[in-house]
Amino acid sequence: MFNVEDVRRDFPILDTEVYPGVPLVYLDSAASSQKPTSVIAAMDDYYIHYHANIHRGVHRLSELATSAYELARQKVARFINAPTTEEVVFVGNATEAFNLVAYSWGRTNIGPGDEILLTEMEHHANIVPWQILAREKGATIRYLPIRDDGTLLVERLDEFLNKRTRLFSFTGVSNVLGTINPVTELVEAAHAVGALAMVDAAQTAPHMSIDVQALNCDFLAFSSHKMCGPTGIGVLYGKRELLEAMPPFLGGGDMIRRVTLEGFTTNDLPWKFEAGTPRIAEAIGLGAAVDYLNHLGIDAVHAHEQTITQYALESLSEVPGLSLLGPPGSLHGGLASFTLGGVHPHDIAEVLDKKGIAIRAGHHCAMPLHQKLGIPASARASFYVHTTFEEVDQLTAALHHTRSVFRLN
Ligand code: C6P
Repeated sequence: MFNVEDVRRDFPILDTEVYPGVPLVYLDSAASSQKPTSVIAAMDDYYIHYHANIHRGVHRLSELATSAYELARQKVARFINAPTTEEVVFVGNATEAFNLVAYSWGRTNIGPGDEILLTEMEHHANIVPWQILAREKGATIRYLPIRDDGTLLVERLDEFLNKRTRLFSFTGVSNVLGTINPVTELVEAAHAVGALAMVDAAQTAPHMSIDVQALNCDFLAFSSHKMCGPTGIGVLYGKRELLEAMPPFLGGGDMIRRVTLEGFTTNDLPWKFEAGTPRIAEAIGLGAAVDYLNHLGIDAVHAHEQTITQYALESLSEVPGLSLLGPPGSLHGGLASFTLGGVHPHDIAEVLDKKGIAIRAGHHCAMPLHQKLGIPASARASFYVHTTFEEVDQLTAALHHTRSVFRLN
């Protein structure tokens, strides 16, 4: 187990005063995590010492940059236990990964009457690309419901999966409820009816170990910026035979083998899906983020978050009028979403901000879920490797203070 005080020293931003004399309490890692020095340094090093375009030049800097970019891919492949680096495509973020699959796989494999199964707890990134596709192709989208405690109604899967289902796409961990879903079971259920399974790992990859071979998922998506890495880069994992059969998503340089005035042939995997000059510095930063999480130990990261989350759920449940969303106990990932009496979550976030506490408020890009819950918005505190019990205490105290500001009885 790592020492949280040591970890905190790795994150220079944690020394920031948000307002004069008010230190930062960063409880918004689910929106975007902070970056350790090693990630910032890896990107600086690239820009200062060996920046060049990759896959093109024969000069030394281009070779160095190409090796670093491809090394980052190897690190990511190992991190999720992908069988080959060809199955690891660098994209802009998790959102782009869903759009890539919807556009490329979806347009060739989805037709009128086909069904795509999602769940009621999905982020818009795992809803809207399928809605665009379904509208265009005359397909139907269905949603596996959730229970009142924020877990999926897995026992009703039979009603929602059938021989028309082409894809079941679902989140590993809900960004609002914190629910940790039974991914292997859901993948198996999809495969049992001949459908593919895509996992939204945006809230999973930063927090717990992923083994795409053990999960046997067909596609998996996540973003670098939530796992200590830079913004601007994400990952699409796809099984090789699927990626090989899929047409390109974007056209241009790097994704081709040969171009004539009449047409083109595509490059090998994974470059077939990486058109144009890629996110070189960002890939190098992501590689350093993977190194950092490996150095802490991803199981230790998860264990720390479980302890902190448990403590937070208990502390927050003692704030009068506060309603927690999502399941209790070990089914809950590293966040706590809640409402507080009739106070609008934006007002809660504003009061907390004055105390230096950064949380997120709103619909968290999960409007259908909030509609289902019958609330317009929620407040969310999210935890990561540097979160301490004292910070959770500060959050709890600030929520008591919020109650008094809004004169809640
Ligand atoms: N959720 C949050 O505050 P992007 O924006 O592409 O990096 O990630 C999209 C995404 C997809 N799935 C899940 C489960 C997510 O949580 C997110 C991003 C952030 O909850 C920003 S809305």
